[in-house]
Amino acid sequence: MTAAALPAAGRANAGCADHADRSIALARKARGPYLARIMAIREILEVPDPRLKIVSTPVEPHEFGPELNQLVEDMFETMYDAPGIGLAAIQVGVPKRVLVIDLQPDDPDAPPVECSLDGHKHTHPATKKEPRVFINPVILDPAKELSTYQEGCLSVPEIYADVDRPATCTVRYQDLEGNTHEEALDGLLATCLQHEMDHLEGILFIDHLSRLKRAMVLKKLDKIRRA
Ligand code: GNR
Ligand code: NI
Repeated sequence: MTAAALPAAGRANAGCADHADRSIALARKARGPYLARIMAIREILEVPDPRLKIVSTPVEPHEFGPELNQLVEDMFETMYDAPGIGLAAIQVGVPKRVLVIDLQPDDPDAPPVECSLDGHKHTHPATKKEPRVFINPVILDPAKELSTYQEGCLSVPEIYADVDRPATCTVRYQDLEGNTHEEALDGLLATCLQHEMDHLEGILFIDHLSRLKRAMVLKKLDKIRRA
């Protein structure tokens, strides 16, 4: 079907260090008004890092709180910086069942936003952020109908390939306060959530390819690594 933006149009407001991203405010809102902490873009693990094969463990009731909120904030910053539309905690080395997704880090059709947070007037590409957090997600009813997207992965740089997945599904998940929700998903959100859920099982999108295609991808990755 459609190709999804992985390396999209670049950072929403690259080069504006003083207020690097409105996403910080959004993620901080989710974190709550605890300690002010400087943003932390964490390192994204890449193949063949063996940690990407770990099966992540559930977030236990006593683990909800400031440390989890901080992890989620850092994951948003890391994802927006990359840029990507989703990130699983294991991609920053934390083997917990935590996902963040934002399908629209920037909105190419909107007029630029004027800004003077750093003391002088300048503009940013307009963003229409829709940050979503999924803790302990479970897929309830994957559709038999499949849809195909060209996928990429921040942990598998420079590789893009079509993957078939159930076109729709319902996800049950907890929010940062530990409350449980259920939501029906379709389109890119359904695909992205399933891609992220795979990370929680130690599975990468290239594991869904045919042996021949995967062999080609692994060869290309090896070439990239040796370059
Ligand atoms: O940024 C990403 N784009 C993407 C495109 C199609 C299907 C899935 C994704 S997720 C990916 C970011 C990532 O690696 N998440 O784990
Ligand atoms: Ni990925």
